[in-house]
Amino acid sequence: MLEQKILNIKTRAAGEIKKAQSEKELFDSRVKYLGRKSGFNKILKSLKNLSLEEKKKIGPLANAVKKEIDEEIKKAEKIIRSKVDLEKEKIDITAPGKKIKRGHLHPLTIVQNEIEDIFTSMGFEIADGPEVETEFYAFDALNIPKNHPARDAWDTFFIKDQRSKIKDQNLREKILLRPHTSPVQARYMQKHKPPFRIIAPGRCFRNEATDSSHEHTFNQFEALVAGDDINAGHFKYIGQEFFSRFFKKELKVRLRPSFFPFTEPSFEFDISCVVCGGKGCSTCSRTGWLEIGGAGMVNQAVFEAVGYPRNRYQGFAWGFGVERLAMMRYKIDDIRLFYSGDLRFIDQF
Ligand code: FA5
Repeated sequence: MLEQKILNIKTRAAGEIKKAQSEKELFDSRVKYLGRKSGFNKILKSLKNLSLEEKKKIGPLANAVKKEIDEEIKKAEKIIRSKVDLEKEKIDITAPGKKIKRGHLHPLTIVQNEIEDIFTSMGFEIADGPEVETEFYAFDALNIPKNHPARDAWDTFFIKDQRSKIKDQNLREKILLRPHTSPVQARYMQKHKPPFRIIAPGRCFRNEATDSSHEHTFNQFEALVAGDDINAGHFKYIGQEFFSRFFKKELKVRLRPSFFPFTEPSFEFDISCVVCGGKGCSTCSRTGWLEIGGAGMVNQAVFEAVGYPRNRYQGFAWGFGVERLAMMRYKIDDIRLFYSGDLRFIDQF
């Protein structure tokens, strides 16, 4: 009788284990057939009331069936787990691919590339110079001698190094972060003879209190043309041609008399503000004009400093800020946005 009951439990349990589809179902079967409250456990508990002879017969059978059910459940669990793993590994080759976010050029790089394209199409070569410069190229070669007040116009970051400890002023040359791209003029001219037309794009640094149109780190473009008979008319033509092409429209251009030690005569070069159309806004400090850069006819003292004979050549030089042009192009009213790292700004380009 008891023997039959045990065999019945075994048959039922085997049937259920076979049909189970998940680990949860198998767990439930284990509780149902082998758990504390299971019929099987009741049988095991009642063994103590049996005669010795019956105990000898039923005891081993009950234990063997218990072990068998347990093993069947474990086997079924293994099979189910391996199926789940396979399911996880399955790749749906028809699923659409994940979109990879592509980067893009920084607005200043876009503008710089365009400026280079315009100038090279007009026959200019691109020259390069170091950002960490000596005071000879940044000042002396540009007709700004040591201790001359003109050096104050460039709020320069000087770099402390061993040379600054040398007492003799004439032997001491300071290293600095270039405050403008004009040193490239001298470097290029030392190695080349006119005629030539070059531009020198690059990063500059000034110890400035920043505001909406001033940064401590910014980019300039230097243009230098030298030959036998270059005059201010050539400069005006190149300037107008450049701005018409860059803004794809005619803009008002203004030259104001100015002073730079390395040009004589010197000009300040402005164009009408393209953010407000000349009415006055925060970009142009309410003047209607944007100061684009400085320019002038190359001072003969600079030609002399690089080894050319005085009055042998004539040329013009011109330096302007790239950020200011980009601000006009994209109607940006604060220069500090360029280096803010704010993706809401950068992602608009
Ligand atoms: C110069 O730096 C001269 N080297 C330019 C030059 C070259 C004159 C060749 C003559 C011949 P200036 O300090 O004005 O000049 O600067 C030129 C331009 O750089 C400015 O008009 C402006 O567009 C840009 N710039 C100057 N300082 C800053 C700044 N702190 N932040 C952003 N742009 C600046």
